[in-house]
Amino acid sequence: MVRLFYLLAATTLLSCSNRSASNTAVSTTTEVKQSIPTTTTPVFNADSAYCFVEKQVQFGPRVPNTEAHRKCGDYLAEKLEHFGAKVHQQTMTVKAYDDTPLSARNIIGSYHPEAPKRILLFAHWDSRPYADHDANPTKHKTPIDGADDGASGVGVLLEIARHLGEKAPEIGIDIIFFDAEDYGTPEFVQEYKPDTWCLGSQFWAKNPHVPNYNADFGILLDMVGSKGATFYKEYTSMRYAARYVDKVWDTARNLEYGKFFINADGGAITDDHQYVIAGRNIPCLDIINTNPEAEHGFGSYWHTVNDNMQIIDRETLKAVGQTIMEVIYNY
Ligand code: AHN
Ligand code: ZN
Repeated sequence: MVRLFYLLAATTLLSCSNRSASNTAVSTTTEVKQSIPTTTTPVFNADSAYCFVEKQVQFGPRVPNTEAHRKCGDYLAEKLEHFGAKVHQQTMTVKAYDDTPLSARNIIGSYHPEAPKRILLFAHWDSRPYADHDANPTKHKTPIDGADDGASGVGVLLEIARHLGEKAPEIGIDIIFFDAEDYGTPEFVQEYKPDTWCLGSQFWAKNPHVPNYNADFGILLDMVGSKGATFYKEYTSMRYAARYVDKVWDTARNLEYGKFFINADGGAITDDHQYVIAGRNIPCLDIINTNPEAEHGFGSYWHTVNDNMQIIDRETLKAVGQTIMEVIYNY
């Protein structure tokens, strides 16, 4: 009997990598606190989100112009399709800070594409080609796993897409995985060039997948999976989308996730939301892990080789995922 129990436990633990290629959510036991959402809101499964993060990382660094990037892009489009979204892939060639042409694609999944009332959810799916903030200078040109910086936001959104496929709210939802966010000018290059980050969202803001695309508001998820993450009310988000920031932060506090969603202002961050705000005039907010104590303002793993699966925590994924679900299913 004892032997059998262990066998089952082992099978369950292994199921993350083995079953993530299939389409079922993985339900393993977890210490994650299951808060009680309103009856209309499905329960966000942190184990499932964790598997979606891990699966992306297993392709290798998702750096544009690499095979890992292509394969992961195919996987993401396939998952959205399987979860019942209408999928649009926007391919483009964008120019990096050093003039390298990057083959990039924005991957878009829409629910109720005809609904006029819409919410836009987005994250970047590429990972940075340089660990240029690593303590070890020999690592500065090493591509990063980007388990948090990239994969976490996408993983949370895939878990949300899984629920939308089962029972989408009446309103329209668009999920956009932007490419080439994290190819900005590295620390070891001196010349200044404007707008080298967020190349995929810059392209989309000028060429939306639907002419005159609009949404009531947008939520960007960037670095939403690390242990002990703290989300402050980012400056540009407050300037253009204060009422939605307050809605999200109030919702988090009501779900008892106030230790992640700090009720205090943060600094301005260059990120995909800025281009969506400026280009499409959509009020957007950025949920991003920042650390006011750090010199660069982010977690200690940021743009280092330590941004790997070891820093990913289901509790953080749950706090962010359940909060977003609560907002979109009750909007
Ligand atoms: C800058 O580094 C200028 N902005 C942060 C945007 C970012 C990079 N988010 C993830 N990686
Ligand atoms: Zn980054």
